[in-house]
Order: sequence, then C-alpha cells, then structure tokens
Amino acid sequence: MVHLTGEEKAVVIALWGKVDVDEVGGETLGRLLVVYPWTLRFFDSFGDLSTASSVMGNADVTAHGRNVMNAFSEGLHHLDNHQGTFAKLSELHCDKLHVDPENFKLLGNVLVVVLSHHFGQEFTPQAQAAWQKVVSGVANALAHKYH
Ligand code: HEG
Repeated sequence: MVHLTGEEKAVVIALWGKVDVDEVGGETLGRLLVVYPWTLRFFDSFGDLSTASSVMGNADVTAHGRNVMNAFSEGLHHLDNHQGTFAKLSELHCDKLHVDPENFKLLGNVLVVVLSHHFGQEFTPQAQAAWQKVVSGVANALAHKYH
C-alpha cells in the first residue's frame, strides 16, 4: 500500500497525463536491459539484444515495454489498492516467469530516471519523491504473492 497525500497524487497523475505511455514503456524497459544486463536473461526470444542500440531499437522490447507500462498505468488509477491490482501479475511473475522481484525495484528506478530525463526542471524534487513512492509501491505489490 502506498500512502500519497492528495497533492502527491495530483502531481503524479498530472505528470503521467503528459507522457506517451507507449514510448516511455519501451524506453524504460530498454534502459533496464542496457544498464542491468542480467535482466536480459528473461528475454531470450526477443531477437538481437547484443548492443545498447539493438536493445533500444528492438521491436519486441518496445512492445513488451508498452505492456508493462500499461499495467503500471492501471496501478496509478488504484493507488489505494495496489495489492489487489497486481495480485494476478505477481502470481504470474513468481510462478510462471520466475522473475526475481528485485528487478521490479530496478525497473521502477529506471522509470524515475526516464521521467526525469523527459521532464527536466519540471520534474521537481516534490514530483520525484511522489514518484519514488509510487514505483516502490508497485514493486512491493508485484512481490506480494511471492513464496
Ligand atoms: Mg513483467 C510479462 C507487467 C516488470 C519480465 N509483465 C508481463 C506482462 C505484464 C507485465 C502486464 C504480460 C502478462 C501476460 O502475458 O498476461 N512487468 C509488469 C509490470 C512490471 C513488470 C507492471 C513492473 C512495474 N517484468 C518486469 C521485470 C521483468 C519482467 C522487471 C524482468 C526483468 N514480464 C517479464 C517477462 C514476461 C512479462 C519475461 C513474459 C514476456 C513474454 O513472454 O512475452
């Protein structure tokens, strides 16, 4: 469960309204794969991921990034019920995909970096703090069903 003030929620939603969710998704997943190369192991079927530019230009990365970010977006609209919102996905990542939940935190941190890069000064320290809460909340919710 994430606890954001009304103001923090407004800041998060306002910023999100200005991003192209599909584009940010591909960029975030791509950067995750480049900066933390051990995360590549989950994406064997994605074709050429041998260099940073092939990762960033890979159509499967873009498409999967979009999926991930759309699920993430869903969470933004249920800030008070992350556990419920991500319960099924948590089970899937644990039981079927075997993704180490540490990677959810990494992805969240990369998303914050990407937003900061997109928005520059507009991504104020206050916005950054609010976003940090959101991404940790999502990472915790995704880890919740792990056993
Ligand atoms: Mg995951 C599938 C969401 C982080 C690896 N991820 C999926 C799917 C969604 C999703 C919606 C499709 C589920 C389905 O097919 O029903 N992922 C999601 C979120 C987050 C996340 C919301 C974090 C915010 N995922 C994540 C991370 C990794 C990962 C960090 C690995 C480093 N996801 C992963 C893999 C698949 C999915 C390997 C299956 C992809 C495929 O087979 O196409």
